Amino acid sequence: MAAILALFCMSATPCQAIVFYGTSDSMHNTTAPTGIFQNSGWQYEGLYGAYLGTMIAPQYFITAQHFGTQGNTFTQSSIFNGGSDVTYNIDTAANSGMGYWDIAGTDLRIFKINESFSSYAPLYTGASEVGLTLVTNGRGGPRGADVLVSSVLHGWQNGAADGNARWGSNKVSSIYSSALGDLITANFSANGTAEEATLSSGDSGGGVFVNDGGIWKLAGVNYSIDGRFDTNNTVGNSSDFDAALFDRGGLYQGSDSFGWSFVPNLSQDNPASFYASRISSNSAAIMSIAVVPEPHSVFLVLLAALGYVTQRRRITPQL
Ligand SMILES: [Ca+2]
Ligand SMILES: [Ca+2]
Repeated sequence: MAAILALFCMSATPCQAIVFYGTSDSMHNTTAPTGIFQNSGWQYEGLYGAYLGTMIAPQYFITAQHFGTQGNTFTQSSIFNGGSDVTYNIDTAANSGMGYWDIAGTDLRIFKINESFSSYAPLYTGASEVGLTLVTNGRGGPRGADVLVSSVLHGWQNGAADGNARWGSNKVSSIYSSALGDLITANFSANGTAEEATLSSGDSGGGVFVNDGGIWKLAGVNYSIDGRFDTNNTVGNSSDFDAALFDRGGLYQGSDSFGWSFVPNLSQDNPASFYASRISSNSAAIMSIAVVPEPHSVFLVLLAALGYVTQRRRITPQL
């Protein structure tokens, strides 16, 4: 059932927010993380139109495809870099005039800038995401109205996207193979991580980072959420909604167009999940576009200047 629901989610709810289990405060986690979440990826995020993207190489950032192009700039605002806003210009002539590269069979899209970033995220290229703590970043809405089942709180409806960037945490629960490639999933748990969060409309494109032995690496790009939900399976009465649910039990999931499935209300919670396009499955394709200099690049460039090396080497993807 989870797979079907997830498939439905892919087709019908391309995630259009960070919602916290622990608080309704819309200003929660709108500044750089500290403590155990310090340097967990926030510093690599930037504004791309109404959404986020992540810097992955000196001249490249990655984001989602499904919200379309969002103008010709990428801004590393002061909230991310701790200094002042820096706006970069996208190379609209890149990729033979396309202006971007799509990773085939996924929701991932890469843009090139004309200038250079001063820092960029390391990519997670391993296969052991499941069980790792993650941090996700997005510009969706905060909590909306309570979702009650027989007067018991099961979660919150999605609030309107406010455009504020937030970060939250969760734990990778599985890798889901979808029509749009591998997706990292994380469920919205009542007893979850310290900053347990899920997504809502507007969070798409933001980076998902995992803690790989103490170093936070980009492992995903926010894509989607489970949904929609309803208290009834009556078509056409406009009662359906998107929500962050730590328990879907007692509600219908689906849509008026594709039908509704009732989720039994059991004693154990049945949390909804969010989905992020998986970086590791696509790291070779990503690195074939977004060339990252090797650690020795300065030395190689120096050698080239001296005539010893005529071409810069390309990095070999580490799978
Ligand atoms: Ca969780
Ligand atoms: Ca309905």
